[in-house]
Amino acid sequence: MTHQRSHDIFVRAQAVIPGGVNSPVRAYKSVGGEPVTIASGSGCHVRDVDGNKYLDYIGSWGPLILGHAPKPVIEAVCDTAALGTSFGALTVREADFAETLCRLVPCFEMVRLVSSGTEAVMSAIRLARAATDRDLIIKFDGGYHGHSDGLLAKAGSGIATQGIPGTPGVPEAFAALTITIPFNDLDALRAVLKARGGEVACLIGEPVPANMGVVPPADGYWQAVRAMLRDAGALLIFDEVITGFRLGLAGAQGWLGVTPDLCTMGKIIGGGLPVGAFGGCADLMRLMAPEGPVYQAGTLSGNPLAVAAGQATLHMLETTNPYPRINALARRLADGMTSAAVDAGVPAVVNVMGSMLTGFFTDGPVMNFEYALRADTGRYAAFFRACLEDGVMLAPSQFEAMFVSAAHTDADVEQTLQVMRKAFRKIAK
Ligand code: KE4
Repeated sequence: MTHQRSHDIFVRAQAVIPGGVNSPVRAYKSVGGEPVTIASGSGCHVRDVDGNKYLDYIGSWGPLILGHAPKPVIEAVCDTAALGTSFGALTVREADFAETLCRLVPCFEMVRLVSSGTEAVMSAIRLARAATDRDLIIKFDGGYHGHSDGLLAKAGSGIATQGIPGTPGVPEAFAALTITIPFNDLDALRAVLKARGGEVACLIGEPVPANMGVVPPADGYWQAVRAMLRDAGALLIFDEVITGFRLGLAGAQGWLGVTPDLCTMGKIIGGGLPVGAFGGCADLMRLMAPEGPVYQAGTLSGNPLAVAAGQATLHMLETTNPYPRINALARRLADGMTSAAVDAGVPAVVNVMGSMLTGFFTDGPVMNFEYALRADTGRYAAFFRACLEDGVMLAPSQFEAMFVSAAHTDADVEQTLQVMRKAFRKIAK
């Protein structure tokens, strides 16, 4: 594969965009080499500007569960754009879309649309603090919920102590309001609630974490968390920006049978256009301005094009029900990766939930971020590059997920496994 045009564009971009990208992970820093510049996508494939074709398992980091450029979504966006791109006023589409979301998402009695997952999370946290009149939030080590200040805190010295800034620019005072604990560890949560339960507004978590790589919750974990928070008078926020409509029409809350107080969404509900949402029971949501005192706003919230793409996506998911097939494809991919690693003598464990999966280059189970950090990221980088050169595009980070879309076929998975078998042999040397 040649990458001359990608290189030339990346050089230009780096002169005017920090790192040459508009989101850090796209720069390939953790896998080395230069990022390829994408020219187009169709179904489960993308093409770069040098004409190279790849089987795509990034799927725009989750939104493209139907694959690239599904016809009904493109038609809905084009038809809507012809009527105007934005009005800053109520449109019928927003009411239609909100009704769809409230019909399908178990915890949604009401919902507010925003333009990103970060905005949805930031707003839900503010609502939880207002509703409980408490300031502390709890999140998991390795959990990612967008880049609002309080969510960029990392673990402080002890379990029940406040967080510390995870990046320059976050004041210590902000980070101090966030406590991080290990996922899948009820004792850690019990210790925090025992020490500071009366100050905790909410716990926010990905019900199935995918930002430490995919890590399944232990059986009964979320049911126990739900009960412990209720006893402490704290709210449970499921961050379903990834799992929403990924693990089924009812998301992870349907998959797990646990209903949170609030839930945030993004990615799939925008069908590749910028949409975020947060919602929950009406009593909580009616606290949001203009009905209530909790302020939140957005120029392009409920944007007609983005809502049209989201509505068309959810309609396709409801009417075609791709889940059994793509979940089976993901399982087949996971099993094939596992046996290829064993055959090559490369330590690897593959976690899969629904149509998302992560191959960790480590042995032993990966049940939280501490375990995930044992992965050999250098080996993952070599595996990523070997697959890329043979036309399979994985996430350029060990701590992300692979996504199977409704556009992937059995033949695509078989082709992927052929490439991966060769890549595992290559990195085993
Ligand atoms: P956005 O602001 O990027 O739309 O959403 C933030 C967010 C919130 N919650 C969860 C569980 C998320 O995964 C995300 C964003 N995910 C990352 C990668 N997993 C987006 C990719 C990127 O940052 O470029």
